[in-house]
Amino acid sequence: MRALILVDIQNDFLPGGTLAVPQGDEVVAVANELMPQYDLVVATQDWHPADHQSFARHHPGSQVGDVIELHGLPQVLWPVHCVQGTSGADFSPRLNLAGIQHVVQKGTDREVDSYSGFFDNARRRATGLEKLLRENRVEDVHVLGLATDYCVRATAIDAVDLGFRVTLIERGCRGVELKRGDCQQAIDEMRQAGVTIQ
Ligand code: VGL
Ligand code: ZN
Repeated sequence: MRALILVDIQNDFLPGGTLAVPQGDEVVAVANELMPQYDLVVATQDWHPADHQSFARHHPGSQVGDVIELHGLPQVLWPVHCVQGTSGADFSPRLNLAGIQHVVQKGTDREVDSYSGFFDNARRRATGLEKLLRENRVEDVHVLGLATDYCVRATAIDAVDLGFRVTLIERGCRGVELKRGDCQQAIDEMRQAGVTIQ
């Protein structure tokens, strides 16, 4: 079975959102076009409590883009984004929700971020995505969405580590690019990890 994973296609990551990814809205049409070609379509949803520790505002003296240490892990500080129950956390209104079978939420623990759709960044808790894929006998996982250099990268590499055959649909991804070259580096790292770049 083949699954399509749509990573974080949420308003806060789209133009006008609090953590807008440049041209992030361009991935929506690609997602809608490709959904019918898969046995299973799963969307991940960044879903933070308002006091999430990845938000710069909770670290006085720090700014967005700074990297701090949070419980022993490096943590990039972000603007407030994808707060549970806000419109910024909603999927794009142009995304075909009827084509999505499951939604997997992540980033719900205020103390640890979760870039991957499978595990939090400390790898303490699983989100249930792996179980869902195994229950559906999925062997091939295709990934697109936002952002190339964070959640897409982490999700694709974890999927390889878990033993799935993984393809990145590059035209369906856009990145934050805090530093120039971050997206290209993420793509190189995915390829090196065993992801097929399509
Ligand atoms: C993401 C930064 C913070 C992402 C989520 O979806 O790539 N990036 N939270
Ligand atoms: Zn987040």
